Amino acid sequence: MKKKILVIPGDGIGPEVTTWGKAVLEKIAELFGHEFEFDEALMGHVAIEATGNPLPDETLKKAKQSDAILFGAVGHAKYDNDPSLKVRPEQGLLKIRKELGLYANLRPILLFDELLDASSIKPAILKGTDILFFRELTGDVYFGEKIRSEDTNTASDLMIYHRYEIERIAHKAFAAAMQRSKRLCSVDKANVLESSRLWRETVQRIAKEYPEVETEHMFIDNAAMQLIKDPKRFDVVLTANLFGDILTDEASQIAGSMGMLASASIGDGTGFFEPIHGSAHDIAGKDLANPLASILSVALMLEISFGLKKEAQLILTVIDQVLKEGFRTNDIASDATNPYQVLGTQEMGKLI
Ligand code: GGG
Repeated sequence: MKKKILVIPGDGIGPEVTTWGKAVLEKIAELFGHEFEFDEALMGHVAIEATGNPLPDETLKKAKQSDAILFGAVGHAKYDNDPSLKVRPEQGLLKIRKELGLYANLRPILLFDELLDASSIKPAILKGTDILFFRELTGDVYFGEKIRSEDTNTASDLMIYHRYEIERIAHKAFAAAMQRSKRLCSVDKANVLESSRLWRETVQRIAKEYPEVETEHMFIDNAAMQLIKDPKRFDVVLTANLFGDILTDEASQIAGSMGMLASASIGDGTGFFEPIHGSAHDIAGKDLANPLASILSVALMLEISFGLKKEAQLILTVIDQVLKEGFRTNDIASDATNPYQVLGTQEMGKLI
């Protein structure tokens, strides 16, 4: 198979982790006789520094011409400490999602048995957790109008959803539920928010097209609690942009670390694959980042964009094996008294 893959390393630990995602793709190409052609482009803080634009036209052009995109992370301390800055790294990520029509962000919460002790929650209730989140990506407060009053003392972000945005991601989530355990939980805040009432009524209507799927509706506050109390009650979770962002960071603690969670953003065109973690500039350049989320994102790319299931499965098997042999990065080595061999980013990448 011949494919063009664009690598966008981004900021902070992005370049460190995507190096290993790319290396695994090269290894897969060698082992299975595929031809992956790579190109690289800028986005985020590094792009602002180089061009003044968090998503340069050249990056967007290359993205549209590629078969899949491997992305790292965006963000920089400079912007976190100065909210008045108008041009920000995250704008690049939001814009590329919109431009490529990437409306569904799939975030699997997969707990490797070997990492039960790394989780923040009681091991017994976690074993076997396997949740697939569908986070909507092109609507919500992320894209609604943002207003600051002239005296700067009042601010608002419009939480906005259009029916078609809910319909298209709902179909993707129901289709996935049909392939899994036929259970879907839609998360909203319909007791308070009008956009959530539209969300719920749309999902209820679409659910009728999938009568075999057992559909449940849950308020976000309850879902946040149930995720910790009884994670296995969830299989496919369908939710809005902001709720999905927050819930999946919470869910990362079930999987042991943010450094273990991969994601796939899909729509009608080129797929976009990235760890759910951000740029983590506090550990950038220190060889501390966990490359496994980037490597797991590559597994999602192989399966979802290229239909290469065997290749994707090999990556999961290898990660499982390496964890079984007792190798860990710092974030998943539960405590100082553990028997693990703690590796840096480079060593873990090479080992995989
Ligand atoms: N790899 C994910 C990443 O870079 N996240 C940084 C970020 O600001 N993302 C915005 C969002 O996904 O809500």
